Parts: sequence; C-alpha cells; structure tokens
Amino acid sequence: MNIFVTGGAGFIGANYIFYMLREHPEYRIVCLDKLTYAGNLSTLEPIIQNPNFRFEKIDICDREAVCGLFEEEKPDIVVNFAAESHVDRSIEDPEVFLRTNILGTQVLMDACRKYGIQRFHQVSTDEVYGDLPLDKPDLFFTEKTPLHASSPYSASKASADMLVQAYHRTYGLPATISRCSNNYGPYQFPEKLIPLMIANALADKPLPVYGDGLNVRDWLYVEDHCRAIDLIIHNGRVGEVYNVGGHNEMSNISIVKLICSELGKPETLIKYVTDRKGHDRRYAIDPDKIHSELGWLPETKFADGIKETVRWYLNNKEWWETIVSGEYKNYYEKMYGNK
Ligand code: TDX
Repeated sequence: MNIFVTGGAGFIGANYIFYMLREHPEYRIVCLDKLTYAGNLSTLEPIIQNPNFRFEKIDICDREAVCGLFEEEKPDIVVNFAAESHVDRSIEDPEVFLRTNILGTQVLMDACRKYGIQRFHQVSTDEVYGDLPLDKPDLFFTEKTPLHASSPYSASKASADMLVQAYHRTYGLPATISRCSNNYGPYQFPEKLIPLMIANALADKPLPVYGDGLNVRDWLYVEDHCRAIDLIIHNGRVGEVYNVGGHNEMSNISIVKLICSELGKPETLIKYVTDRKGHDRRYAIDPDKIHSELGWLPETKFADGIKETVRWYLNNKEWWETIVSGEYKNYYEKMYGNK
C-alpha cells in the first residue's frame, strides 16, 4: 500500500505519519508538504531515514509537481491534511486559505482522477458546522447538521468538503471526509490555544484569553484522530462523512487554568483580551456514526493527554523555542501587541 500524506510536516499530518509507520510498517508513506510557517521538517527527523518513507517539498496547488509525483509513485490512497488552519490568520488574510484549502484540494482530486486511486480522504473540521449555543448542552453536530461556516478558514474547509462530495457524485471519485473536533498533543504549532498557553506560562508571559473565556471546544488527543482516519480509509464507506470527537467539552478558561496548575504558574498571568471577530461559541461532536460503524472510541482521557502534552513541551523546548523566536515573533506582536 502506497499512501500520500499531504501536509505531513504539520501537527496532525506528522502525528499521522508516525502512527501509520508504527501500525503498518509494510506501507510506503510519501509526504507532500509546502513547508509553510506551520510545517517543520525537523518534526519528521525521527523517520526521515525510514526506507518506507519519502518526503517531497510540494505545494498541493502546483498541478505539475503533484501530477509528476502521482506519475512516479502511483499512490493507492491520498489523505489530505494540507491546509492553512489558523482561524485568526484567516481573519487577517483570507486569500491563502481559499487557495490552499479549496484549489489545492481540487488539484489533488484531479490527479486522483487522472491516475486512478482506491481512496481520497479529506481531513476536515467540526468548524464547517458553525457553532452551537452554550445554553443547549444536549445539541451536538451530527453528519446531517447543515454547513454554516463562520470564519474565512471554516468557509474554505466547508467549500472543500462540498467539492469533494461533488467529485464523488459527478466523477465517482472514491472519497471520504472526516470532521474532527479540536486536537491537542505533541508538535502543535504554538499559535493554537494549548501550546500558546504552555509556552507563555513557561516564560511568565500574559496568557491572552479571548472575550469572557467561556467559549467551549471539544478536545481530542491527536493520536485518537489518527486512529479514526486509519479506520476510515480502510473500512469507511465511500461517499460518507464521519464526525470524530470525544465528548470532551471544556471552556477555554478552564483549560488555561489547568495548564497554570500543571506548570505551577499563578492564575494572575491570565489576561482577558479583545474577543476574536465572529468567535464561535461552542463546538460539540456527536461521534455515534464512527463508533457504531467502525468501532472507534477515543482512548486517551483528557486528564492524561494534557499531562502528556505538557510533559512533551517541557522535554522538547528546542522544537518550539526555535519557532517562537523566529518569524512567528512578528505574528505574535501583530496579533497580541495591542490587545
Ligand atoms: O490566544 C488565544 N486565546 C484564546 O482565547 C488563542 C490562540 C485562542 N483562544 C481561544 C479561541 C478558541 O475559542 O481558544 C479556542 C481555541 O482556539 P484555537 O486553538 O485557535 O482553535 P479553534 O479556533 O477552536 O480552531 C481549531 O479547531 C478546529 C483549529 O485551529 C482548527 O484548525 C480546527 O479546524
């Protein structure tokens, strides 16, 4: 089996490659990554010499380069993680989100049609459903919930999902889609809530909580997401969408307080700042379909996963300190400087 993993130098993609090489040592994994600010080749260092692994620096929008690699490798499965994924960046500058997330997906699917494929899997997000109110805790996103994106990021992911479904219906592309809740774990870029708060707390810097801090996210340990995708590409039904989430809803402020306590830092570091524009209130996934059809259940409890994640950031300071001190510094100043 030859699997193309796009965006494999990013957070979830890299964790997925580690997972697949461990669980299926006989598979060949080819990683295509543009190496944007969020992609880090050093993340793949532990497996770069693995004879069953190949890395290619490729932008998924580059049709010629993508087709060249398909021609050479003839992949059986493509798993598309490649995406611009940070909501705050999409609010500042939407264009690259539309380009990579929508047109890049189209280029990949065109190559799949041209060269033939067993499965194209699109890694999507619960954000395509919009948000839920805080006062109706019995409401969850199911696969039938209408798409109702709030940010340019989520609109680009919703567009890509619709394009995938259109390619399935129109051309018979054997496609599946997964829509997962918020992930956390090793190698997450420190612009996202959990690693940002860990990095700031360790440096005794303010912990910027947007709005009232009561927005709710449904957190899943990244490895549980990787296992869900593995199940879907092997046993999921073509043309179907699978929601992935762990029924682990938490408010942002409770997560930040937990991180303070794990690191032995005072809550006085918490600083309430201007809210994100169009900030989604609550995400909550109903994972019943993937559980009943494919037997998937999350294995890592949040209490264990967050401890493991904090330990990883403590033990791998050089990985994220390089990021925090580089180009990202300008982004941080721009986004948080006057908040
Ligand atoms: O500094 C911050 N302060 C803060 O209060 C940051 C970075 C975030 N937040 C809040 C905003 C959100 O309510 O924390 C919550 C989580 O924020 P993010 O980590 O930016 O994630 P979110 O906006 O929920 O989107 C994430 O989940 C769905 C991923 O970034 C997406 O790529 C994924 O599709």
